[in-house]
Amino acid sequence: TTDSVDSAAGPKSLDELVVGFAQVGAESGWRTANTTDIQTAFEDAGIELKFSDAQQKQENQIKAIRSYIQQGVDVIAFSPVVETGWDAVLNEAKAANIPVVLTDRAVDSQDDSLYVSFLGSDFIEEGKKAGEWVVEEYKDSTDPVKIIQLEGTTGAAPAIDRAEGFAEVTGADDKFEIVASQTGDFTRAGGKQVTEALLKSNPNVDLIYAHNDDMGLGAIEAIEAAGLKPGEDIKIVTVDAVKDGMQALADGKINFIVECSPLLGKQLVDIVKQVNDGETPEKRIITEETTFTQEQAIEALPDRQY
Ligand code: GYE
Repeated sequence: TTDSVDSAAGPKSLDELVVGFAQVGAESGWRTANTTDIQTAFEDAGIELKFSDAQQKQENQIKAIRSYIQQGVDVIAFSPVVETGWDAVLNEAKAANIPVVLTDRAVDSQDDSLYVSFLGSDFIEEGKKAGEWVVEEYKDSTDPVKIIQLEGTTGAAPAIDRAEGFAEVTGADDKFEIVASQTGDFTRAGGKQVTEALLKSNPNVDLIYAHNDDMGLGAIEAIEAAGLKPGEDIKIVTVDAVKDGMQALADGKINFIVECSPLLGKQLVDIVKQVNDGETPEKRIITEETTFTQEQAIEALPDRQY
């Protein structure tokens, strides 16, 4: 019968495979680099990729995942906008026997059978690296160091974890005071708006810690509009290391960047191939990344891909 043929079918050829990818949005330079890298990797591998952009809204992402389930794709990959609220739709994918890969961001589900692999950065580690630079930079200062934190999207894994890692390291010394902490939604406009408002209530701030480059770039605009010098009057530390961020670091307007790599496409293709071959991919694949000072940014910029 056709049934027995189906169950004995084994791996599909790559040009028969269909993968559905539910992206967060296009909120930052990181995100657009991530989208391009994933689309290019699937094109190069000759695997069909269905792509949807959730415009930073969880309900859109859930809709996209449901539609991939309905279309019977072979693998679903997605970068969850926020950590919570995924169990229902992930159980639907499981019931339909469609493996799910988390790329870039985590879900907080207790049941880790709901996804086959989680590929992405260690965001707590990134927050710690930002904090370690701050501790070193102010090691000789006995005065309080007043910090504004520009948070990523509320409830998103990188916003939660980058705050946690930073607080853990800087919290060991009372002189570091986070005087204000607000979300700028990982966008340049958000970073600018929040900084504008917070500078009015906190004119004596020493440093801005932004959870991504784009919000740091928005902060630069707000600082300059207030007649101050970013990188000097107010220091800036960010995460990502996209080209615009690296340029601002090279120009001395940002002081330090913790790298977060958006180049996850090839590794995602590998996971899809493993799943297709009936292999079990590693449950957690952590991206390797570095940090950049001004000198290192100047050196790295000419070869930077994104
Ligand atoms: O840092 C930020 C983007 O999830 C790691 O999302 C990603 C973050 C990245 O909007 O720029």
